[in-house]
Amino acid sequence: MQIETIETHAYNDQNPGTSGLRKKVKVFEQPGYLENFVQAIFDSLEDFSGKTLVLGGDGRYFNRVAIQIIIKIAAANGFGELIIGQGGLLSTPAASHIIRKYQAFGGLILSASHNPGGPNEDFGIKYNVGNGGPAPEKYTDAFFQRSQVIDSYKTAIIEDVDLDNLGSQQIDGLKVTIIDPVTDYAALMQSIFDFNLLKQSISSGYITLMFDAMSAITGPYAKRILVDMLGAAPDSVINAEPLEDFGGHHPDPNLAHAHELAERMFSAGAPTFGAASDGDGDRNMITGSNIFVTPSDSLAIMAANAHLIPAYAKGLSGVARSMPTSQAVDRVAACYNIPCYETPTGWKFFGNLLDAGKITLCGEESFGTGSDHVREKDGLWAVLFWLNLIAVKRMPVADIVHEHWQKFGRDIYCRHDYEAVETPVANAIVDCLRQQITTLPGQSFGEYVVKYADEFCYEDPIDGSISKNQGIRIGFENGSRIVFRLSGTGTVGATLRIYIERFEADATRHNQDAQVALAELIELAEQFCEVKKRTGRVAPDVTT
Ligand code: G16
Repeated sequence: MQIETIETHAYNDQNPGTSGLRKKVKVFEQPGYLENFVQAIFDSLEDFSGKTLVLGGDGRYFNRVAIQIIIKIAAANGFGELIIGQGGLLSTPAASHIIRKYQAFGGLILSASHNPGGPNEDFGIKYNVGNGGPAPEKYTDAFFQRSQVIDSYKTAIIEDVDLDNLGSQQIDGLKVTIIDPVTDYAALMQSIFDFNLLKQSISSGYITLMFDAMSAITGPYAKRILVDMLGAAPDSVINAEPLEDFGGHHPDPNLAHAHELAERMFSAGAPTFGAASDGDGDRNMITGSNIFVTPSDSLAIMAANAHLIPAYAKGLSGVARSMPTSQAVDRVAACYNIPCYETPTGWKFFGNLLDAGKITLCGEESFGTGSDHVREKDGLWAVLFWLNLIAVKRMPVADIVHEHWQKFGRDIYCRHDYEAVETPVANAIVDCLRQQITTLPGQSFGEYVVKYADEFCYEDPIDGSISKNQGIRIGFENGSRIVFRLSGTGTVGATLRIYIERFEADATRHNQDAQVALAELIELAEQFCEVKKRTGRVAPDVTT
């Protein structure tokens, strides 16, 4: 194989965020930008000569171009086999499964998740390690270090690979295998859930459903699993064709962006169950007829009912949630007497706990839930979990949620996002909050007395690694919490996220609107951080 070494100059902005490197496509299109980052990853890894790399993405604009570039760099750096999803497509959870199933050395996943796609929108790349999960911080730190001094990359002089025909081919000693992106993943789902029961529940009409693939990667997965394997009506999967620009929309599964689904679910004659997933298929939004289930509640409900699902019938070893996720799942863990871990935002922090068997289920407020079946959060898995629950319990979504609140109480929860805030303004907000950490404890604000204020620091219980500055928490004597942190996934300015929660034990007060129930805490949050005052904005850009 003929290999060329190309001189390059380092870029100083290749620091991976919460989930890999995400930038505008125009940034990735700069000469050597993608090449540098991929070479920096390979330079930071050891002992992969002759081994297998999995490659695929969510199909967004630049996906195919990037895959051809990466194939050549991977070949030049000595990988022995590349396993690539047909058409360059792999959902993030499917990529995680394929890395594990074929015992690959690792994988590169091309996605900017729920961010919009297109020539003027976002692209992203992340490296997943051999357990199928996102590279932990010690890796991503090394990639960034290397990217800052890189001065050349290696590339193989080979033709572009045909990504569309299934099967293996040898290219100058490199084996390239194009696989169907759905088959292995669908078989995994079949091994976890009760497909026979689901088929019966769907064919009898007890379950009717609508799944919004948001013109992103989950379309082919949902069609195969929900329609072909489980017998749902073909029109129950909407926006099923993956498009490079997601049809001009944000492939972000929330009530604002999945508006077609939301309208249907809150109208007369809504299906029993509605759900959506994001650009790369790892997020999920769960709804029922006239009800939206917050991701935090969804995690708690799944934990409380996991024994009803075949793969989890023996119970859970433990659960975990990211720090800003509501404490609803903690109550389930306490009731079942299993451990509950609190990790920083980012799926990579669950990997060690899952590998060590400390947890079976984990999730985040940011529409992510998953289990030990892969090492990523998994949108369609969550959809099938809920469908399986509805089929076993013979209860509509709203009844399942209310039954849960009745038993455990309700953690009323909301998140306010202020997007594209000028970075110096956002940093000043965080500094101002930091300064209040020592003065707030003991202060009273109406019925709210501050119990503690701190900046979350996580010590990984498995490898002892420490992650500092993971968000500012203000906790009150009555268990309420306000959390502030800056997003690690945005591509323009800074996004301030404010997470607010209050526990309500009284069942007669469970049906309140979250914004109303949390109004006092929302006011307090503004008093502490002054985001509206400092930015001149009157409301958050996104409320979930
Ligand atoms: C990624 C991470 C998640 C995280 C989310 C939001 O999800 O994998 O763990 O919760 O970003 O992070 P932030 O609050 O820093 O923006 P995804 O679906 O975007 O890959």
